[in-house]
Amino acid sequence: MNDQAQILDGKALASEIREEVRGYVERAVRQGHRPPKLVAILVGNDGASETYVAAKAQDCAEVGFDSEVIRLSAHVSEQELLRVVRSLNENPGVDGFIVQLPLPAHIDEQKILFSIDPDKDVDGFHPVNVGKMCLGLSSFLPATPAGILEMLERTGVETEGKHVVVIGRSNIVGRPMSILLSRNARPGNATVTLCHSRSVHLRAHCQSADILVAALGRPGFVGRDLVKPGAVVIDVGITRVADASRKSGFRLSGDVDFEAVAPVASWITPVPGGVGPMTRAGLLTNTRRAHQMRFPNTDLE
Ligand code: L34
Repeated sequence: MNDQAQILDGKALASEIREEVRGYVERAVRQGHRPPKLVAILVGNDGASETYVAAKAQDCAEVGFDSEVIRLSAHVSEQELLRVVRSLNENPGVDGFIVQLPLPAHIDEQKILFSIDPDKDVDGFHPVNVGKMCLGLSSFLPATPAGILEMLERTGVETEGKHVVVIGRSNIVGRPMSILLSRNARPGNATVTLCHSRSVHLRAHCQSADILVAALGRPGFVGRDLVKPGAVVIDVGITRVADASRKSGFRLSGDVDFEAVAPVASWITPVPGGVGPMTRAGLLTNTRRAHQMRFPNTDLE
């Protein structure tokens, strides 16, 4: 059917979005407002988290946001982390902030996320925002699923009436992705199947997907045999796999076997350069929104 899938170029689309956000910042500043400010709390020194947070700070610089990374030791107490969250909740100079996950095992992730002011929760992880999302009300959407929606919309991939299969039911990707694509909205209006580790007939479900979203965190899990010819394949996986031939000692691997799947898919996201940059763009969009909530008259022109 297809000789080779077209690439869903997250890197290029994210750069387009940053350009738009930069325009917003310029207008806001021209209207006399301070620029948006995003803060990231980074606990410990997980290599991947360091990379993602550094990239987020770089994005902020590029679009003209103020940003700050608050680094805390891997041994920080839950109490202390809660204190930092509360001070950011109360700081009117901060529009939004995130607590980069994962957190060390001794910290109750739920307790931390629930303590964030929902109006500053630019990750969209607080139950108030999750609840609003489920009800179809406007809210901060979790960045990865929001980035994927944006990517589908900007590329003109139709979701209405399509069968979407999501593999993985995490709170930050799979579950919200399934909810967003089933909403009565555009993009949305899809028939969604959410598969996970206990799914029977996972192969058959995947094989009937018009749009397949792989978000389980197992390198190369989706091979050619799971993909219907002409399907759209979204790869959310990004695992560091040891590779002695690289200077870093690792390479990034998605959940999709790209070489095997690209010849049968109609569209496919690469890793890196697919969903990752769109996740970061989703965060910028949410932060812009938080700023706009604070300065409601901005951006009228
Ligand atoms: N609180 N924790 C919170 N919010 C999030 O939205 C995240 N996530 C996930 C992990 N923990 C989080 C991210 O930011 C994953 N994630 C993320 C962010 C950026 C990228 C990937 C995942 C990214 O920029 N990926 C690049 C490659 C980066 C590299 O070289 O490793 C890409 O092109 O895919």
